[in-house]
Amino acid sequence: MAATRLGRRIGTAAKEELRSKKKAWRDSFMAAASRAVAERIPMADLIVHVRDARIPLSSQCDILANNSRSSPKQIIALNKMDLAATSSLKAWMEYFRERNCISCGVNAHNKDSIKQLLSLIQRQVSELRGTDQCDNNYTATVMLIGISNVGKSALTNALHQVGRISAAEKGKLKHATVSPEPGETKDIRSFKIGSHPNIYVLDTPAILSPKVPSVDVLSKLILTGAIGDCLVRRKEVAQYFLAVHNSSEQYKKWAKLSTSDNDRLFLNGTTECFLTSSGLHMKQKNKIPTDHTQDCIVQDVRRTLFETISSFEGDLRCEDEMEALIARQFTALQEAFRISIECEEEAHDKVAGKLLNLFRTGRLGHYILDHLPRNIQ
Ligand SMILES: Nc1nc2c(ncn2[C@@H]2O[C@H](COP(=O)(O)OP(=O)(O)OP(=O)(O)O)[C@@H](O)[C@H]2O)c(=O)[nH]1
Ligand SMILES: [Mg+2]
Repeated sequence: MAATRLGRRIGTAAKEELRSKKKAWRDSFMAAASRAVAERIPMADLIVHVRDARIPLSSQCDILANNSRSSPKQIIALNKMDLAATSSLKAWMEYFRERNCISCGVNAHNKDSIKQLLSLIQRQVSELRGTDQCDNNYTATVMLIGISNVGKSALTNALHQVGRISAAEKGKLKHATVSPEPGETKDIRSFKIGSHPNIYVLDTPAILSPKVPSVDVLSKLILTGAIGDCLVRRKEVAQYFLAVHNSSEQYKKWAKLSTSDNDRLFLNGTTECFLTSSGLHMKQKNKIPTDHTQDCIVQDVRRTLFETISSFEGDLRCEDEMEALIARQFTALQEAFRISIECEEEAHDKVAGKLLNLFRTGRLGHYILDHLPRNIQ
């Protein structure tokens, strides 16, 4: 498949870059942070192993495998479920259930979803408490661990907020810093999420294995943003995204956005006219970028993706033809993103950055990049 080949290309480039930096990688704060987190694991009552729902296996953190004997009970939280394809996510939950793992899909930005995770944590704590049920001073520590950018800090904040409100706790809320850049959290911090029993969550720094992951895993970590774009050129990452997108059915949802070129007239810089079966429609375009302009851009990008794929006559199973479509899409997307830079390399880099941002914030469809192991598909 072309998507696999493009993925491997960026994975291989990233692996080379990492090999050349291996010493720096090992000595980086990640290594120190991993040691600090590993030391705390046996002291926790419960571990919430946060993963990215788009890559349920590739985002697993192998520190637990290395500590399995001394590890406390574990919940696998597939966060960012709002970005993942719902039907595939169900199959993944079934996969974990069959392996006797406690798992749940979660969206850190959704209160109901956080309430469900909180009650799952409370049930597990209650089971751990066993005969201590009447002890009012019982305190449980829940450690959120995971690789970078999976949403540990966002979950911590949401659990802290929801947990304190439901426990009617007063006082100032604390905040863990959340950022789209990986590697934001540098220290372990504790946040209260419940009373009677007292439950604290520990937000922790990201853990990446000192062993460089496989090429396939690396490419998915880069595409989802778990590893920064600094290891490979953004254009190559965006080409990989387009190959994944073009091989999926996502674009079909955007058919209704399409208008043929003949029906679309541009009167001047501020007014756009559409001729449809029900007459002429005029739409004012703002010159100053606003949220509305952002929405128009997203719609134009979706329409461009739909039109380029549906009008393409080549065979997308053939890698060269997929690459030809992607090259065509880069040119068409330049207009959709309103990029008027002359230098092609610079313009394509801008297109790539904007396209990846839309994908990573869920505005270009829902995906799960990992494939279920064959025997249970
Ligand atoms: N769409 C979506 N975005 C999320 C979700 N959870 C977190 N994010 C976003 O993902 C990015 C990373 O979130 P963080 O909470 O900083 O991730 P982290 O695991 O703490 O990252 P490090 O501290 O770097 O290890 C931020 O831009 C969040 O807004 C979610 O459930 N859905
Ligand atoms: Mg963090």
